[in-house]
Amino acid sequence: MIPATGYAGARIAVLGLGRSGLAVARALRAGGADPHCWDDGAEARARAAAEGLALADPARPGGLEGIARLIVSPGIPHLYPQPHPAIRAAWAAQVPVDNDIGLFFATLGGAGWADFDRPPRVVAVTGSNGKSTTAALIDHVLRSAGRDSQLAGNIGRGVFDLDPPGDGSAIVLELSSYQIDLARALTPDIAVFLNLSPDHLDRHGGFGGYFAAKRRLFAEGGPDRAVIGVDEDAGAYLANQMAEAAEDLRLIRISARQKLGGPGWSVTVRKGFLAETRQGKQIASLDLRPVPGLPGAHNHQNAAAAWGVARALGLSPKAIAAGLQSFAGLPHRSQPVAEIHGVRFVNDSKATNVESAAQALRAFPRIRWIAGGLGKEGGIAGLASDLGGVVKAYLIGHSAREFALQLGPRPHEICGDIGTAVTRAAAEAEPGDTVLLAPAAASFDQFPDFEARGAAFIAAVRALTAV
Ligand code: UMA
Repeated sequence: MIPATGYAGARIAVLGLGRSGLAVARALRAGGADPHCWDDGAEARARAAAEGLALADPARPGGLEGIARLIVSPGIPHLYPQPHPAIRAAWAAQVPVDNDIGLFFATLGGAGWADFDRPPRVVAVTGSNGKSTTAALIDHVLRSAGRDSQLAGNIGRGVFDLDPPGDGSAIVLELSSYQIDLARALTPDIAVFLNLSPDHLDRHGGFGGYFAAKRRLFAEGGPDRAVIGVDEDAGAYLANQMAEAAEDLRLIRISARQKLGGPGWSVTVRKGFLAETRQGKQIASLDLRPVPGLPGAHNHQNAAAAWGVARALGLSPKAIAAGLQSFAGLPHRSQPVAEIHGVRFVNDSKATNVESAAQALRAFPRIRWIAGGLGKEGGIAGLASDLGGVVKAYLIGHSAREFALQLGPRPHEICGDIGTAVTRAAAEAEPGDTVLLAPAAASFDQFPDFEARGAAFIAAVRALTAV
């Protein structure tokens, strides 16, 4: 744990006691502050009380008296669609509102951090898709090159749960729009923007608000170096704003579609070949096609971003190539599960919406596609142009019939549950086929979360070989 500094003796309200909230409360206590904690859920309050943390509802009348800061968890709405009552109360009482990320960067800028010979470098990764994979990949590449690196943020570990970083080490953070939007300090050394597609729009008052939230990572303080995906207008705009001139080497532009000309620094992937270019010359290249943990164009963009960050941190192309090669991928994201009689089984249970399912569908030829669950608005209509590689669909869950109607004459079968779908797909598959779970739907109709759905897929695949 990293103690939160700068608030010794001060009373700080902590709202939300999940992973990030509990970590922040413990860190504040370790830094000498007096955290007053609250959660709208009784169980979370009981867990905090069991650790000896003081409970006090900041939204009750007078609940913010003597409070120096209100620290809010990312899952709690701070403006849209409605601010939480405690946040409205903080505005009225003129108590500054912050979150764990803001407090973390403030701690990093504090007095105790001046003693490093080589201060820890913080890399922050954001974007709509691929940020978990990219952050994990950067961390993996750094570690495999012998660097000291730690990973936290939206990937499931609160930032204050990190170990105190050592001299010359790296901290890699995956940051969501929720986390960036509310942070009062945002000073990463390297910031990565991957891509932008509509998500969480209710929490940001629309698409413009969502982009504005992500942009704060580059606008507040400003990173020393920015790695930006320029394949969409939002990224191209941001890259243009960050660079003073075309040859500005503080910016690394990345693309998984186009060759980027000019005198600047870029990392591009075309037809599976990664190329790094600086001052008009290609200085390194790598064939990504045989890299097992990073299949598909979406992963190639993630690889380009990780390459840019690792180069900015001084790694050699050879060391980065070795790291990419040994990356196993993240569970439930294009995760190779098995190959049985020439048929690949791939778990992309994280593909809970049309955009992420499209990326998985574009990554493989000859797909036996397991889809369905609790479909989103529009079902799979948005996937019409991505179904070219699908040999047959095996439909599960609540949306199976709706998806079947949308598939029309394309071969499909309603299987109901994941076990039946795996058995049917495996029975019909031929060598060279990929049985792909990419549901394009939430899991909550049949599972507690996408992780449990992925685990059920893996168990069903394993059962195929257990006689
Ligand atoms: N709560 C209230 N009042 C409310 C709403 C929630 O008291 O009105 C309480 C809940 O009872 C619960 C706590 O707040 O006890 C939960 O807080 P949280 O939802 O912020 O969850 P944490 O466990 O702190 O996890 C958060 C991130 N969660 C969200 O952003 C929703 C985690 O990202 C992150 O890994 C973790 O901090 C550590 O940094 C998860 C996520 O779903 C993976 N992220 C979204 C996404 O990826 O799409 C953005």
